[in-house]
Amino acid sequence: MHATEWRRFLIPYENAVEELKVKFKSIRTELRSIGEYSPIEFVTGRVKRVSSIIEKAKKLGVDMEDISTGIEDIAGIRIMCQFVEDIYTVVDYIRDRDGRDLEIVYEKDYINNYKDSGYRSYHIIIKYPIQTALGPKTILAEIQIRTLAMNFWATIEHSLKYKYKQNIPEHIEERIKKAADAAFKLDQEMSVIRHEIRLAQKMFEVRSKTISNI
Ligand code: 0O2
Repeated sequence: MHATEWRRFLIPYENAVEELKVKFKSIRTELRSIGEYSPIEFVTGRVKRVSSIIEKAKKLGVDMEDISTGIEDIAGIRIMCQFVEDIYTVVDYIRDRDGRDLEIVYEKDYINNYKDSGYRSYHIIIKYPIQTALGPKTILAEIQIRTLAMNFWATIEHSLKYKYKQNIPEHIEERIKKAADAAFKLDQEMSVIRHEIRLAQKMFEVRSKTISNI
């Protein structure tokens, strides 16, 4: 494909990323405006670079004419959450929208089934309809949902992998994996702390009610 063909090919993906970012960000804004807790902390999105698309197509053995079906993450949305439980709230929210403004193709739970690298996140591949100046088009997009700690680890691991061009010595890989486990332990500890604070708050509310009824 020439540069102009690539630009034309990527337009619906760029539009989809922009639309999806607005949609997920607005959930947070809406909930906060009514004083409710938002399971979404922040949202980012990107369209894969042409060089990465070509590299991935080669790796997966996908012909260039099949990239729109063979590569599922040309459009990518990342949703960051404070707690692991929030991830599943967001997943349910996306499932609720299945058949409405998006269609779920499949889901990958890399939290319960974390990768050998230590990578954890919940991935949902969707079909997303988009209106372009050249007519309607349905594209594939990947939504990654993760905690802040999972994102912290994945961002650094990705840049180390990139820097060292995948040639990371085995003992270092092992340490990176241990760091992923430590990040997950931190997530679990934060959830326990949150649970205990909620319990304490409820007990305090019950006691205050009892005292005011005396
Ligand atoms: P980028 O730069 O984020 O776009 P594969 O990539 O072959 O392992 P597959 O089937 O393409 O697997 O999809 P999968 O496993 O769902 O992973 C796709 C994306 O998830 C990756 O995209 C990363 O964003 C993220 N990811 C998966 N595994 C890891 C990992 O071990 N470390 C980090 N940091 N991220 C991971 P890209 O295209 O690799 O990269």
